[in-house]
Amino acid sequence: MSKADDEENEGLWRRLRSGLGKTRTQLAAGVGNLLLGEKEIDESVLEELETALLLTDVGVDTTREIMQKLTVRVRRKELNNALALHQALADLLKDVLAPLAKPFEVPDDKKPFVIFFVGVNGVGKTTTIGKLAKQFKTGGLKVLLAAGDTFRAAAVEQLQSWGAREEIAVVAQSQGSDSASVVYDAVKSAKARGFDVVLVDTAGRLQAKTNLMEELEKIKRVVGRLEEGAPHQILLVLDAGVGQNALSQVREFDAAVGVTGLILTKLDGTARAGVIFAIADKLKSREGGAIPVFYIGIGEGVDDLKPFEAGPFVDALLPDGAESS
Ligand SMILES: Nc1nc2c(ncn2[C@@H]2O[C@H](COP(=O)(O)OP(=O)(O)OP(=O)(O)O)[C@@H](O)[C@H]2O)c(=O)[nH]1
Ligand SMILES: [Mg+2]
Repeated sequence: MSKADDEENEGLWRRLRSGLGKTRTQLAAGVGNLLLGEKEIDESVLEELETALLLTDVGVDTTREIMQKLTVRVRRKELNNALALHQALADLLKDVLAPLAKPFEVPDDKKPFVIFFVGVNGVGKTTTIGKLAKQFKTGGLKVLLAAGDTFRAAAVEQLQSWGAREEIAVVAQSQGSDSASVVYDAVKSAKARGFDVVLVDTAGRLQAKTNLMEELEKIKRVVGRLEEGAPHQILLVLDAGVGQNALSQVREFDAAVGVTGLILTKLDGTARAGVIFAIADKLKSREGGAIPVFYIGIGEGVDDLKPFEAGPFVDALLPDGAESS
């Protein structure tokens, strides 16, 4: 690896670590003193750890599972020092998340590759589209944005301003127009003009929740008729700050339109990043397998979107000795 690569990786790592700072501080309150090795590893230490995990929204079931595994090993005297416990915890957490990590790919034999961004209002759909559009463009893809959120005032302008900033084309109609027809136009024009990828923004809120799901189904149907296999990805955007509520959002959107991937945003603004473990745990038993978490959002800036990887994520989440005092 070149020096420039090293420096870039170093920068990404620092941003991830700083983005997860709030959750790490929360964990450090409980886990930190374990790492200093001042305490013997006993039941009370494990209780502190359990509380710390719950406070970051890992969730009751997932926490219980992790704690059971650790307790067995502590009783067997396999984890008799702080370092061993820390390592065992990190390994367990990585095991929980590993099935979720999968690189996002835009195959070159599907053109245009149509990606829907869905999710309740305010989670970061439009912002994520802006960030990803830039990454795809930098990677050499010809990107088109579709302003499918025709409900909320200013939604169209918000997407257009991302387009203008990153010099990326946007297909839009005025607020109040039919969302499915905007998206239809966009995909049609992408086919005609040789675009590689279409990023489709959708509304997070309509008058009623059933309307939202029906509308998404309709857009999906219309696009599928125009381009076989489209949409190729339906990415559900989740705000990590809502904690356990994220689980019901996954359930509802998946039942209505079939979610093919997740994006977890605002990890930087919350101490509840542990919810990703609860998501992983719940998805284990999903028919059709776990839904990958393709990206994580760690800030509002255009470069604050990272592919999700289990190892670095857990390492960035766990406090080191320096933070525990
Ligand atoms: N701190 C932080 N803020 C974020 C992140 N992602 C998005 N935001 C902010 O969250 C707010 C809402 O983002 P939008 O992209 O407008 O959300 P949306 O899902 O499109 O919302 P609706 O269009 O109302 O459904 C904006 O202020 C974004 O800057 C993130 O990863 N970190
Ligand atoms: Mg939006």
